[in-house]
This record gives sequence, structure tokens and C-alpha cells, in this order.
Amino acid sequence: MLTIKTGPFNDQKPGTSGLRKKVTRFQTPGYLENFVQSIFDVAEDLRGGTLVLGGDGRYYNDVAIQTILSIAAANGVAKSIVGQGGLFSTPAISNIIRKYKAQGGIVLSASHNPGGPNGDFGIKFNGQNGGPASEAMTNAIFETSKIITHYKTLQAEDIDLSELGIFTLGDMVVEIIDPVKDYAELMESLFDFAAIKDWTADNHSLCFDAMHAITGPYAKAILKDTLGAPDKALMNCTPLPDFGGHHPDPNPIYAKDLFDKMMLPDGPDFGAASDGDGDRNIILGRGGFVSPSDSVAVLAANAHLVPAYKAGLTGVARSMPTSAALDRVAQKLGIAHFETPTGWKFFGNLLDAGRISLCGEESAGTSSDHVREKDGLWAVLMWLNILAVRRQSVKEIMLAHWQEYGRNFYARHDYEAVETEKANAVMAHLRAQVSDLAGKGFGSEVVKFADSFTYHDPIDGSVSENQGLRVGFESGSRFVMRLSGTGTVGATLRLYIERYVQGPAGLEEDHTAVLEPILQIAKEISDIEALTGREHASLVT
Ligand code: G16
Repeated sequence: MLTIKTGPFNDQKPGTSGLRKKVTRFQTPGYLENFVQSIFDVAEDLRGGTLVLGGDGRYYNDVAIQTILSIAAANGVAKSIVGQGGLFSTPAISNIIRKYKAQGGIVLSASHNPGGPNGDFGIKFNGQNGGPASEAMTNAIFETSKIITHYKTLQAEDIDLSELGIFTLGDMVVEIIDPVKDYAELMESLFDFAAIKDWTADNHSLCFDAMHAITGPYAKAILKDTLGAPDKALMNCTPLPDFGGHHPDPNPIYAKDLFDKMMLPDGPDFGAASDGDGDRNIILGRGGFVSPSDSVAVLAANAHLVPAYKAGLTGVARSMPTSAALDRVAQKLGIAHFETPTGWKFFGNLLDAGRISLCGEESAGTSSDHVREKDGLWAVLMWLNILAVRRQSVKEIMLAHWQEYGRNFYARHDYEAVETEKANAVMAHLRAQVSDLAGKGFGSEVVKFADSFTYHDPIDGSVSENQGLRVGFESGSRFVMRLSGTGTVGATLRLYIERYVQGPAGLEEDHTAVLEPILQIAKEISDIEALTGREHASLVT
């Protein structure tokens, strides 16, 4: 065993979902090692315990796994469970941690960010509930990374990750397992696979785009081999270290081929895509896509049609910037609903305490209490199970939903790679005004409330401040502004616009026009155009 000197790195502050940086930053000698040693220093249960390890297969995944295994062995980890080829989707890791009662897991991914030698890499620690480490633990890992001077490692031959089986590294056992099998079994236990098979066999077509990322092997095993979808239903299902040169981000720009296919008059009945590490999902029907905020609301309203949730949901939760469509379903079902800050870790306590059984975010994440991560393929299977039972098209289901609950028109405007000082200036300008906005009129809208969102965790009492600035209007419309915690270049400002409409007007097709008045008010109050020098967002989803 070796103890090697390493200097502290002050930029190892994990963001919304772990530490994400350019691959070249992770290649700096000692950089990855410093963060990994900090994890082992803080997560003391790992000494003598079991660690689960794997990633989305992006460039540097294989190198990082060998580095982490050597540090784990030197830090007294008794056993590491690694996905074959170093692969695991994020929800699959969560399942393995829970199923095999491991003390934690390390997930290697930068999610939907691009990969390759000049792309992004990331690392995240998940605790023994299978979910992202809490704020307190994340902060402790960061503080440790700023002061440690050494890391421990074992000098040994690399483990061959391509072979299933049990190996040893020093005193540590390394078990290489099939990354798909346990996850596929979990899915089969939740859904009515026979009904979905019947739906597929009954002349219904589906299309799933894995974006050359981790869900390829999972989709092949579940959608094709088990549920009988034909080869042509699977797009880009071979994982590649650089995702074929694309961003594995399931949005209309990066999943354009899928979106184009779904807009054809004779396109598939159902379409979906996932992201780099398999935790996000986007859902489409022929002729249109379902906004993630609507999708989680529809899943909640129809969950009783799916075997795992037929007894009903205990409660639901959404992140603050996600539209309130889910709240309307919860109110009708008479169950609790919670509003948490952005970041999946905030759902963990509510799920562990049994207060919620389904949750979701506007950023294309949806999941339930079956794991402690968001789960892309789970959302796809929820939709398929619901389609198989209701025997209606995606469009018919959406129209019926809006008729019943009213519609929360919604859009997110991202201003990407803004110079950090300019992005901070926009936030500061808006923050300075929020306390004075209530009662002020803007055209036909009157501000009802404006604040900086603070979350009081109802389970452990922890308080998370400054989780985004929100301005709500008497009409029920609102806008929210916050800085993304997942970008790797400059700062990304996110502006979320929402407008609630009841009755036939809720079926309006031009949702941009419906949201325009609120967008203009948001621009006026925040002065985002003048302060950033940008006339438009870089991406609207
Ligand atoms: C992560 C988090 C999500 C969050 C998303 C976007 O997802 O797990 O909870 O909504 O980032 O965060 P931000 O708006 O701060 O960029 P993922 O899929 O990137 O791991």
C-alpha cells in the first residue's frame, strides 16, 4: 500500500449532482484521487463494507474505475461490486446498493453532458439508501478535499473488467456482475409485462433512443428481448465513450432524429429517449412531446393502473421549478405533495420515510420509491403500462388530463455559458427586488408573492436556503430563476415560465404564445437581456 502526497483542490465543490468537470481536469495528477480519498475519509462505513462502482461508459470511465478500486482497497473496503465493463446506469447502481445492502456506491457520469477526451466527466457518491449523498455529507466531502494532503492507494495490476466473476485486489474482493440483470428483474416485478407485450403485438409501435449511452443494453434486454419490440424500435443502442460525438441529452435538439420520426404522420405510437447515465427520460407521442412536468402528473394520476402502485400513492413531490401540474393531481387524489429544491438528493428523506412514493422534476427526471435515483427506463415502462391498459394514444391521454385538471403551460429558457459575473449580476438584480414586488402590476398580471426559495426538510429539519428566486402572480402564473449546478462552462441561468389555464383554452396548441406575456415580464423584472448581453436563451425546452 502506498500513501501518496496530493495537494488540496479548491474547485471540488459538488454541484446539483456530484462533481462535474472537463475530462482534462480529472486527468490532473491527484485530482480524482483527492476527491475519492475524501469520500472514504467521510463515508467511514465503507471501511470493512461493500462499495458498488460503475458508470455510463464515457471516456475516462475505465481509467477512473481502476484508480478508485486501488484507493478502495487501500482504504479497507472489504468488497467492491462492479458492473461488467465498468458499466452501470445510475438507477441500476441505486438498485444494486439497496438489493445487496452495500454501504454506498460511486457513480461515474456527467449525465447528459458530452463525453470524449475534450468532454465532461463526473463522480458522485450515493449512500446506503441508494440515493445521492445528503447536503451535509456532500459538504463534508468538499471540506475534506480542501485540506487533505495524502491519499492511500494499492499498487497492483488492473482488474480485467470484461470478465464476470470474483477477483481480489489486495485484501478486497472485487465481484464483476452483469449490470443489466438485477435491474431487469426489478422492472419485471413492478410492471404488467404481459399487458405491454399484448399492446406491442397488437400493432402498436414504439421507438426508444439510447443516444449511444448507457441505456442501450438495458433497452435491448427489456424492450426487445423481453417485451418483443422489433430491432427497428431501438435507436443508437450501442454505448460509445463519446456518445457518437453528440450530447446524450434527450431534448428536441440533441434527440432530433427521434423527434423528427415522431412528428411523421405515420410515426410510431410512442417514443422515448434517455440520457448519458440513464436517469432522465423524455416521452413523445405521435405528433408531439410530453413536457416532463406534465409527464410526472400523468404518471401520478394513472399510477393505480400499474401493478406496483395499484394500492395508491402515499404522496408525491416535485422540485420547486417543476410546474404545479403534479400538485393538482395530488389534491384530487387527496394525498400529500411536497416542493423540494432542485437536486434528486432532496427526495431521499421523503422516500425513505414513506411520505412519498412518486416524484419528478422538470429536468426530465421521474421515479418512485423502487430506487433512490430518477429512472429513465422506469418512466418509459410506466407510460407503456398505462398505454397498454388505457388503449388510448399519448395525445388522447394528454388532452383528457388537461380537460380534467387544467393545464400548466410551461417552458424553460436556458442561458448557457454566460460569464459567471454577468450571471451573478442577474441573480443579484432580481434578488434585490423580490421583497418589494408583491402587489405590483405588470400588464394584466399582479405579483402575489416573490421570494428566494428556502426548503425546510420535514424529516430531518435541515434548512437549504437560496434555492432559486420565484415570482408568483395572482393568476397562478409564475416565473423562477436560478443558476444551474450542473454546467461545466461559465454559468447557466435557467428561467422557468409557467401559466395555468383552465377549460378549452388549455388545449391551445401554440404554447409559446400562451407563455409570452409572462416571459416578457420576467425579462423586464430581471433585466436579463441587458445584464447578459443576450437577446435570447440558448435553449428553450
Ligand atoms: C441533476 C440532478 C437533478 C437536477 C438536474 C438539473 O440531474 O440530479 O435533480 O434537476 O441535475 O440541475 P441544474 O438545473 O442545477 O442544472 P442529472 O441528470 O444531470 O444528474
